[in-house]
Amino acid sequence: MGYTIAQKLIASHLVSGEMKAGAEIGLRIDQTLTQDATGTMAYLEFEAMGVPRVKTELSVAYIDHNTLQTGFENADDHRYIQSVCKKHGLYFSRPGNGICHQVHLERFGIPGKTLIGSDSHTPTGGGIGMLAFGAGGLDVAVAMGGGTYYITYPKMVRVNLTGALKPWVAAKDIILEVLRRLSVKGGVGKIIEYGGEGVKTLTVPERATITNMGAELGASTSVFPSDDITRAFMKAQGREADWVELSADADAVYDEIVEIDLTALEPLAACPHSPDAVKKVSEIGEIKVDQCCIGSCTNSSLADMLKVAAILKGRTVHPDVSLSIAPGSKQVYNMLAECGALADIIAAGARVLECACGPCIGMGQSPNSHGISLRTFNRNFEGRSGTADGQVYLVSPETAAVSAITGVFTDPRKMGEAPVIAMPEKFLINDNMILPPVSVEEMDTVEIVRGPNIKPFPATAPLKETIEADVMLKVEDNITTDHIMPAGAKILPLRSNIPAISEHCFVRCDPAFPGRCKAAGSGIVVGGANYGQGSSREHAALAPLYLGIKAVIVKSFARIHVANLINAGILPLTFKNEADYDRISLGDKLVLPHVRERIQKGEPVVLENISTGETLELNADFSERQVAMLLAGGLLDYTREMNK
Ligand code: MIC
Ligand code: SF4
Repeated sequence: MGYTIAQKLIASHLVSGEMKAGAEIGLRIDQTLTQDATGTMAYLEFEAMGVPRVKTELSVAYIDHNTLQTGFENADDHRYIQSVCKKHGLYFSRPGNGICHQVHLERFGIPGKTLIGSDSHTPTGGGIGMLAFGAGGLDVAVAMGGGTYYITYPKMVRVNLTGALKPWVAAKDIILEVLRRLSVKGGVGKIIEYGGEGVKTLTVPERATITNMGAELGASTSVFPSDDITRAFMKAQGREADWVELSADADAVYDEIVEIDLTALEPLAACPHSPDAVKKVSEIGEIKVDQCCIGSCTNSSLADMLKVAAILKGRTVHPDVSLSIAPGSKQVYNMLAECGALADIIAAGARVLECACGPCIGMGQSPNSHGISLRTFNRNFEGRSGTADGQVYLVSPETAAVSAITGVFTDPRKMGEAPVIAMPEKFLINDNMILPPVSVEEMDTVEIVRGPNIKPFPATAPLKETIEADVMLKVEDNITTDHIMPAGAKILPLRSNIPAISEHCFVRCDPAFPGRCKAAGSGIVVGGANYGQGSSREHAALAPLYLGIKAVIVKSFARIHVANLINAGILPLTFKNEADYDRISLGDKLVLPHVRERIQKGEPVVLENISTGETLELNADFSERQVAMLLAGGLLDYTREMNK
């Protein structure tokens, strides 16, 4: 039996475990990346491990999230990360150099290699045939130290692309179509692999848009073949020597096959407040638009920006619309300037932002009250834009640019002839904003710079024999990490200060949550299906840990978040019978008797609801390694015990 692309990449990096669905496997990691919002914590964890130099082939730290610098906090964190990189053997991508995923694809990604990043959109690398995963900061720290990365062996899904996109229909519309069909839960436990004749019609940046937003499916990752188109891209980046060919075997077996005829697609939009609430733009109607934001790691490539510039050329942004544009990288920005496209963007009245995440993570450009915002980003969770009642639609750059001109939601096909953009034969290469580390001999001369906002990792403790605690919060299905630990300009600066950031934990669901937890000293959170979807931020586990949360009991978990809970030593449990969700209420007194022993023996956990007198069963399906971590009190304690 032949292999899928993902299976080939797994097989060539397999350290432990069996390649069968549901089993835990360990992978050797070739490359890592971090961004600054998760990076400070990841490097504090790396330092705590005491490894002098990173052991990966390549590790890069990017500064792209917290670039607003409304106080000293972010700038201090940037200095800290820069000094860690210099000393411990990492490359440092300076603020202004671009969004991690865009820059990594341009300058560092290599087909056939494994990559983990402390950001959920790390699968962008799958656009050039990397096996790339989003992970918690602790997992990235372990990989930097040469440790193995563990995942559950996923099911294989093949998305078969046929035909070719019609004018004005974009790669964004392809991934929106996949989201429409599979939903934000549809990819959990799966790798989404793209194949078929249609693949040959897609450039690398188009493929990267698709693998990027595969994160919104809940998928482990997404991957494209590495072919002549990949080779041409690598060559244009001056890196042809790094190219290898990768394709699925003709007799590869998939668990699921999805057929998409590219010719039949039309412009789509994800409506508020979920990336899978997808409708045809033509169906939505010409509603008034207040804001359009173009950029983010999903849609900020040179080709995207050139298309936008061609649409804006000679026109003016509608008087009632604010249009912001953030090129994805310095390379993109510089090339836009050189070819004159930037002048067209400026002349039209766009507000040009620095090459960073910006509005995507609520760092500025929050829409007006109840404002309708068309964004080329990947997430439109409620409140993420910074405006609680903002109505965010996710669209292609074409739809956003055209609507910014007309002032109403507009199907771009109404605009006449579509711009045709050819990929450059050579990108402008200037890596002067990427700082290399010093040599091993010089590393002792580098001092680590620590600002006053950097506080230590919260205290952990071994799992108790019995957990007795009250329900501190009960939430519904599809709770995102933006609900658990919101981001945005006010809260992001606190990412290296867990005590301070904990004050904002779950406040979007219940402002009294942090205070209630502190008063109780310990607690349990109850939730629905797909709990913890979205971002990889381990702060969504570390803040609850700091607030004394001992267990999270839900219908089902999202992949990265459940790993982060285990890493933090918080017990993640699921209802044996989903209907039992209704048998627990806020404030109930719960007991999990002999939970330590039961977990150790691999037995289901019993829950006694003292408030109702009922007893129910919970699943505790953990690997041996996960059990050991939970008993020890999380990954840091586990690693310390292993090194004793
Ligand atoms: C996001 O898009 O939500 C982020 C901000 O990039 C996060 C990481 C973070 O919370 O720092 C992600 O996607 O992992
Ligand atoms: Fe940055 Fe937004 Fe991409 Fe997250 S999704 S990495 S915030 S651009």
